[in-house]
Amino acid sequence: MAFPSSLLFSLLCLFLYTSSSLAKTKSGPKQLVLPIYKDASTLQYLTQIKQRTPLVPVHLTIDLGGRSLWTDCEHGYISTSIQPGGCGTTQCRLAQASKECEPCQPTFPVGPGCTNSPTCWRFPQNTVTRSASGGELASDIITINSTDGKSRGDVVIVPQFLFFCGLTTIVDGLAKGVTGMAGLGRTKISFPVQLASALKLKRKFALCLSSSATSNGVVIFGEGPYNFPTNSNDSTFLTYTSLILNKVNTEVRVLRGEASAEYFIGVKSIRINNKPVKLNTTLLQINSSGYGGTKISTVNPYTVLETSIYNAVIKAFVSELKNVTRVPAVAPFGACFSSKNIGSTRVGPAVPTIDLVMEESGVFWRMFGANSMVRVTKNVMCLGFVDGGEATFITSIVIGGHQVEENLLTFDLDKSRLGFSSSLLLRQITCENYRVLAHA
Ligand SMILES: *[C@@H]1O[C@H](CO)[C@@H](O)[C@H](O)[C@H]1NC(C)=O
Ligand SMILES: *[C@@H]1O[C@H](CO)[C@@H](O)[C@H](O)[C@H]1NC(C)=O
Ligand SMILES: *[C@@H]1O[C@H](CO)[C@@H](O)[C@H](O)[C@H]1NC(C)=O
Ligand SMILES: *[C@@H]1O[C@H](CO)[C@@H](O)[C@H](O)[C@H]1NC(C)=O
Ligand SMILES: CC(=O)N[C@H]1CO[C@H](CO)[C@@H](O)[C@@H]1O
Repeated sequence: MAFPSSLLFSLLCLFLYTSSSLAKTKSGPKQLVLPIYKDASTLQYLTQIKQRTPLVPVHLTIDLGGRSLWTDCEHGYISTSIQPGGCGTTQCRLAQASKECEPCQPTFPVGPGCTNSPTCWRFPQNTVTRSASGGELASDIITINSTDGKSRGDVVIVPQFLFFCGLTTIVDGLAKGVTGMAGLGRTKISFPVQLASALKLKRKFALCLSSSATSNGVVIFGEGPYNFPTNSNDSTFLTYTSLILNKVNTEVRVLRGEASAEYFIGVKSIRINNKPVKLNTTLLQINSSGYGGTKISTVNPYTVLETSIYNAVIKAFVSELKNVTRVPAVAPFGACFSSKNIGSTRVGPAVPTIDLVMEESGVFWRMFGANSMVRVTKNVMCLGFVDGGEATFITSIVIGGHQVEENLLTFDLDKSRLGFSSSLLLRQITCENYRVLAHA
């Protein structure tokens, strides 16, 4: 017997409805968001994810150039879903730890972080204090909030997120309440790369650090546009430069021989008030031992310069700021000024602009007072650059957190390209304008 045509029509509608909503679910989240908080006492940038079974909040220090997620597994790691990475497995190879199938070190208590023998063994590193411990590769559930780029989406579950288990001692030096670090670097198991492969996102993320300890910044994983609540998106105000791969890991001695996970860029000169600063340009290139060059780091609160570059920058800056009284330096800074004669603008104190001139013709990253100056007392502000020392330098220019606050940075790992906005304050917006996505 034939169906009445009206019933057939309803069934068809139901089918269409179901398949379109299925398609919608299948396409998955477009972007994932983590709020970033600035810790006022350590100046570290922190985030929080949920991990383990049962899920608990885990507070982490963000490390832009960090290799992976690592957490303290020696104390307080309770989970029924943690699994060892396993020696000789695909995961272990992804973590570039295949050469590290070793029994765990005798100092490591048996438990999470030391489950089999041999183990997929590695060296999670606290890049703030430059200390490392041994630790096993493991995986566990994490959850992160998603967004469609406009409003808050569902909580996304990643069932087997790889991380390294470290000893409690390497947490020393991180902000209060923090039990590990979230590495966003150029490896196969960093946050952006693992999330991209688990959820079929683009290997791309945006970072916006807030300058205030009372408002949030954000990291957004996945393809843009990264929308501000205003009618603009990143495509309207980003400038691009190539990301450079440093083939030598200079951060951790035990990992020498591997490529660096850090984000290097090609700075070819520095201009202050549009005038070139005389520098030894050899130092701006990365040499075959991995020394020299320029990277961006969120674990350095302020930009660190190799001594000869530092001296040249201070000299040029001071001579351009003639009408202002220099006052005794306040550590860790070397050039401090009475703020009495320094005017204020939308982009911070009215001081000479500092441009990082990139290798691409006509491309430069301009820093205004909000990013170059640090107020240390009511009447004193300092140029927020630190002398890295001649004897101990590895990377000539390490662009620190203060210098990228209230700037939007996008990292495209497939195109190996950095997008940078310069100060968002110029456009009368701040990183906190993403708060809708990170909270609410
Ligand atoms: C995810 O969003 C919910 C609100 O929908 C919030 O309570 C929770 O803290 C967020 N999770 C993280 C890790 O930010
Ligand atoms: C980004 O903003 C520009 C200018 O407002 C607009 O023309 C463009 O369509 C936007 N792009 C996306 C992908 O929303
Ligand atoms: C420039 O720096 C390089 C690398 O440290 C050094 O070998 C060279 O002597 C320096 N040149 C000058 C003129 O100081
Ligand atoms: C790279 O630079 C460092 C620091 O100046 C130096 O010690 C090292 O010898 C250089 N390596 C090469 C291969 O030139
Ligand atoms: C008070 C005053 O004149 N301040 C100026 C000092 O010089 C800087 C840099 O040239 C100007 O931006 C200030 O306005």
